[in-house]
Formats: sequence, C-alpha cells, structure tokens
Amino acid sequence: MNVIRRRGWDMPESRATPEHLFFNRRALLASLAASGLAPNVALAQRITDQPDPTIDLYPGKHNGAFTLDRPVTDEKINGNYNNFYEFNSSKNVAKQAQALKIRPWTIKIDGMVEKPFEIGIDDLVRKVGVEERLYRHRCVEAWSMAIPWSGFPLKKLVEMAKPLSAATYVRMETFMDKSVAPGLKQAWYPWPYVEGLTMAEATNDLAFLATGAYGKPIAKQHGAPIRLAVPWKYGFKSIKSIVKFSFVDKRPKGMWEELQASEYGFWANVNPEVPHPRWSQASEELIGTGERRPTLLFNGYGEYVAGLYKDLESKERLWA
Ligand SMILES: Nc1nc2c(c(=O)[nH]1)N[C@H]1C(S)=C(S)[C@@H](COP(=O)(O)O)O[C@H]1N2
Ligand SMILES: [Mo]
Repeated sequence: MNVIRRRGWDMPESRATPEHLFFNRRALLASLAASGLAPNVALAQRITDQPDPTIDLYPGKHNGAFTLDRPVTDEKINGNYNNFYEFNSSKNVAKQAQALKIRPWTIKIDGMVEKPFEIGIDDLVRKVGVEERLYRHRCVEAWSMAIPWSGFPLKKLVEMAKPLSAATYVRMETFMDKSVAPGLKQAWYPWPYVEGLTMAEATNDLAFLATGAYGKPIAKQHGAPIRLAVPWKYGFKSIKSIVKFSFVDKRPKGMWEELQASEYGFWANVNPEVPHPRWSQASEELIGTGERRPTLLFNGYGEYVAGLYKDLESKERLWA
C-alpha cells in the first residue's frame, strides 16, 4: 500500500516477490519482538477502558457455513501484523492503536434513507446480535490470514437503515481523531479512510461487520469497535473503525483509490490473473507459517459472489 515513500519492496515486478516476502518476514519478526510488550498494553487498556458492555454476546453462535482451507492464523501473530494507517504505516501498529477510544462510539446512518439516525455501538450490537464466522483475508500486498470473526451481516444494518430505492452504493467512513491517531496528521493521505460497496455487494450474505474476533470483542488494531470484512476483495476494502454509513447514488471513491487509482480501484476483487502494477497476485504468503499458496479467484468465495459481476466485461474490471 506504500505509494508515497519508497521501500525495499517498491521495485520492478521481476524482483518484487522475493523482496516483498523478505520485507514481510522482517516486519513480522520485528512485530513479534515488540509484542513482548503486549502484557503492558493489555494492562494499560484495562485501566483506561470501560469493560465492553456487550462482552456476554461473544463469540456468538458459530455459523458453520463458512469453512477454511487452512488453519486459523495464530491470534498473537494476527494481532501484531496489521495495516492501520491512521496510526502508522508499518505492520507494527498494535501498541499505538491502543490509544483509540472505543466508547462512547456513535455510528451515523445518513444519505438516501427514510430517516437519518445515529446509534451507539452497544445498542446496535444488542439489537442485531452476533455470530461467529471463519473467513480468509487476502491483502493486496500478497499475504493472507484466516480469522474467526464475530459480528453480523452488513445486510442487517442496511435493512435497519431503510435506504430509498434510488440509493445504489453504501459509503463507509473511519473515525478522524488526530489527537489519538498520529497518521491522520500526515496530510499526503486524503483522510478520512473511505470505502464503498454497491448495494448488491453490501446485501450479499458474505459482507460482514466484525465487532469481535478470536471469541471476544475485536481488538483495537483490527478496527474496533466495528470493521468491515469482505473476504472476496483485497484487504484494503475491509475498512476499520467505522463511524458512518451513507447511502448514495454515486460510486464512492475510497482513500486508496483517491491516492492511486491505477493500483487500488473500486472493485478490488481478488483475481490471481491480474497482477498489481508492481507485483504478481498469483500467490500469497500465509502469514505466520512461511507457506506460499496459489491465490484463488474471489479468494475462493466465487460461489457467493461471482454472480454479482456477470455484467462486468473484462477480468481487469473485476479487479479494478
Ligand atoms: N481505517 C482503515 N481501515 C483499514 C486499513 C487502514 O489502514 N485503515 N487497512 C486495510 C488493509 S490494507 C488491510 S490488509 C486490513 C488489515 O486488517 P488487519 O490489520 O486486521 O489484518 O485492514 C484494512 N482496513
Ligand atoms: Mo491490505
């Protein structure tokens, strides 16, 4: 995702894969070394945060419809290898992300709806309930994880919002508090983080709002208290720490698309046949295992979502 400052892996495609792997391993080792600090972080969190008022709901009923072809990624590895640019642009962001204040957390529903409203995260979660699903996650940087999310289908929030029939897209937006998230002071990013889906995508069964992971309320570095999980798309579409859902009739422009449209388009459907302009998408590294596997079209979720894209003529458009 690093399009501004050049890194070791920002290089001709012929060399991108090995260097890219090297970068990931190094970042992972650094993250794990830093995770020795985790008990202190957890302690600080316990002192400053109220206990989650919906903790009794987790993990929720397990929904067995979504099976994995690989083991769940170790919680500690997943929780110490994150993308959360609001805090910093390295993978080692978990500690800084603990500064995020997740209560009170108010979500705005606006735009083309019967009546705009706001709802607190705890009221929302109590109202809709949570279930547990195992999902794969494929980052555009060619690495992947497997996560036990808890949460609810985005479709339930759409139903609650009562969009007008003219609304064709959902636009989502991340919090903007510079006092806790220093990355927001980096003016070269077009903050806030924004992502969007078509209404058909948003009401598809797979589109999920995660409020928990690994059997408990979701950790801050994963986008507490509520983040999107759209596992058939590259990871950047899965926007974290959402504060607003707007129902609109124009295609929303995501933050990454705003920054570099040729690399991070609206669709961002996982497609191993269409390389990123700077590296191949044919395979992925399963973070924490050293294993590399071929990447599957729609990240293996074609049975749920392929029908949504029948009318897009080319493979490129599936991706971009
Ligand atoms: N608000 C926000 N959402 C975000 C990001 C981000 O930087 N900010 N990074 C995205 C990217 S590129 C990925 S791969 C996933 C990473 O989620 P994880 O850290 O829980 O694995 O979050 C996505 N959502
Ligand atoms: Mo990503």
